[in-house]
Amino acid sequence: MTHALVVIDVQNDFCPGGALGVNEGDRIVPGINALMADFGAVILTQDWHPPGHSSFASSHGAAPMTMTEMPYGPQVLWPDHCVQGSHGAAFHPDLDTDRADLILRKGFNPALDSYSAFFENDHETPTGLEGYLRTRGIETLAMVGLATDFCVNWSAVDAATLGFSVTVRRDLCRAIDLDGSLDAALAAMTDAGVTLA
Ligand code: VGL
Ligand code: ZN
Repeated sequence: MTHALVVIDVQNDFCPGGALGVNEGDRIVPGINALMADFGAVILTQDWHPPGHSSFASSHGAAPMTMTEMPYGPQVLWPDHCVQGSHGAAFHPDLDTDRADLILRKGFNPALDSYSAFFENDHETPTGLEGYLRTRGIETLAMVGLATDFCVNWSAVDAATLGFSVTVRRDLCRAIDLDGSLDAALAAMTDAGVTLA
């Protein structure tokens, strides 16, 4: 039975100095590279937004880190980040991308954000990852990456809800922690049946 390591959004913009830099986001890279050896499949996700994406505060004339209402529900407005083809959207230079079987890009739909590796933020539009994993016979996932309270959280909750067995390695994640979002994320993952290790 193949176990997959899913590495969420270890990209320059989520590392210190990046547009949406997560504190210590770069510190998890060596541990993630080492962990890849323990898995039969390695999947990387890459946040990949077109310029002017609807999740960008600049597209709404709003301040970053404020909230807006989208047709699909509340949405945090972020600084411009992970613009397709930009340096910020590239993986951290030390991440071992050669080991990846699949690089899954998400957030490319201009009108819809996609925190989760499985569904866009409307919770309906699939990314295709579920089918990829099922057709490979993969049922057990470990997740690491950035950020614990957004893309890792939403990916882990969706995976558990879809019936995958999911462990999040907290030591190999880092959080944005916006207004208590980390505590809320840990509770949501626990409620969904995700193992926090
Ligand atoms: C993420 C905010 C916006 C993440 C992506 O990877 O956690 N957060 N886009
Ligand atoms: Zn994003």
